[in-house]
Amino acid sequence: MKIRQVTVTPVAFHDPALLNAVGVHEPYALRSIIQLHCEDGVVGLGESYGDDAFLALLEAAAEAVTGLDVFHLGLIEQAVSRAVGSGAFADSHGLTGGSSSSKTVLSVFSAFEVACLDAQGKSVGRPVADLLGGAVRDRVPFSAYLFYKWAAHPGGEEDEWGAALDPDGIVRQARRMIDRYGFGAVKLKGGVFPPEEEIEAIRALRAAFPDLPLRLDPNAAWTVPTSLKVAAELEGVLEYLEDPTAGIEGMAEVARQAPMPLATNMCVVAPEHLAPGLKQQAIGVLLSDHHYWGGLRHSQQVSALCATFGVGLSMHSNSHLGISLAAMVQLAAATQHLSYACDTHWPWKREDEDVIVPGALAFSGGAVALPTGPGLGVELDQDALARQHRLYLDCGQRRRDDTAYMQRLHPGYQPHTPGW
Ligand code: GKR
Ligand code: MG
Repeated sequence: MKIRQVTVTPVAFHDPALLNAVGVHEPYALRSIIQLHCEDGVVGLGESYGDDAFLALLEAAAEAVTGLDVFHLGLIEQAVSRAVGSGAFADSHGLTGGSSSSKTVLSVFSAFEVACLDAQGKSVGRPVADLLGGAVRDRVPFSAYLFYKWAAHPGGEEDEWGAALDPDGIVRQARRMIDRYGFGAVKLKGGVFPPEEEIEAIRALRAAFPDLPLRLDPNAAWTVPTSLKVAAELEGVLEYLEDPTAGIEGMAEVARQAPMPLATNMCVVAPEHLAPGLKQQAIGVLLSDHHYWGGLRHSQQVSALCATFGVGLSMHSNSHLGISLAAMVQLAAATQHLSYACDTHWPWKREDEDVIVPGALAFSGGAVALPTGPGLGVELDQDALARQHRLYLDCGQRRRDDTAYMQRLHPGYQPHTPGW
């Protein structure tokens, strides 16, 4: 089934003022929506990053895959690789680790691979999970993803979550998120305040939710000695500590003494990191992410490696819409080795903003049920796509740069990586 035409549509949606180690989220999150218009009238859907440099790569790849068969994923990957060349796309926030040409090719390919799998599934009448070996679970558990945050973007209206700048604010946010979505695990995005304050927030969460697994992710804002100190203080409290410090060597040094497993979506983020990361035993948990690991099939290969080498598996997230959530759910449902509840930024998105027809994906008891329809199980809402594209055109933002935005608001601000 040949690809007749590819459409790449940049979209924007409102994003709250979420704080992290390198600044603050800008008022809009940007994404790209990929439509593969195939023979037989089937349309395959994909979603990925919306930064302008990434959009240019998607456009180049779109031309290269036109005319190819959605079942020939190897040839499509080769075509994407040729179109992308040896350049490396680097996101401006750096929170998914370094950039490389292999990671760039895999990131661009991922958007097309997911869309091809959606088209394949729609054409044979089976969910994508079936194309990945079949679901081993029909509900995918997610964690509550807490952020320190401002009540509003400067000059904007207060959002429904309000401010969270201390342990009480974080516990309030967690309660609200858990009441609404039923999450059974909690992650706090750290690297914002000095580690002692973030330890206090974790202790407050432990007191408020004695039975829930907790995680802390400072995005490599700490030195090795600070990481070891925090790890010792939170012994028996965290199920894992995520990216306390930078690089495979630093993480390995912390891992040798930390009482809990270390997780990463920063130091092992491309194929070339797997051998050194595993050899140096730098990580106990990999947060995989199909958006940069080369799509759903390559992510399954990475998960098999993790299983072989005794490394746990969780899933990383960035601000995303429903096509990405559907892909995450299909992949997680078909991944035997998934050992932890997955991350998602979903609660931070307004319910009235998306590009898919509502109803196919719903959270209950902290999990999303595998959609029943063919392919990804979601349908594109063309009016909603046009609305979010209009917002993209009007908002003027063309990439995500948390540091530049923070520096516009607070000129002396410096990222905290590594800050403490
Ligand atoms: O959204 O600010 C954020 C996160 O910090 C994100 O960009 C990270 O990539 O969620 C991610 C993480 O777990 O490091
Ligand atoms: Mg992380």
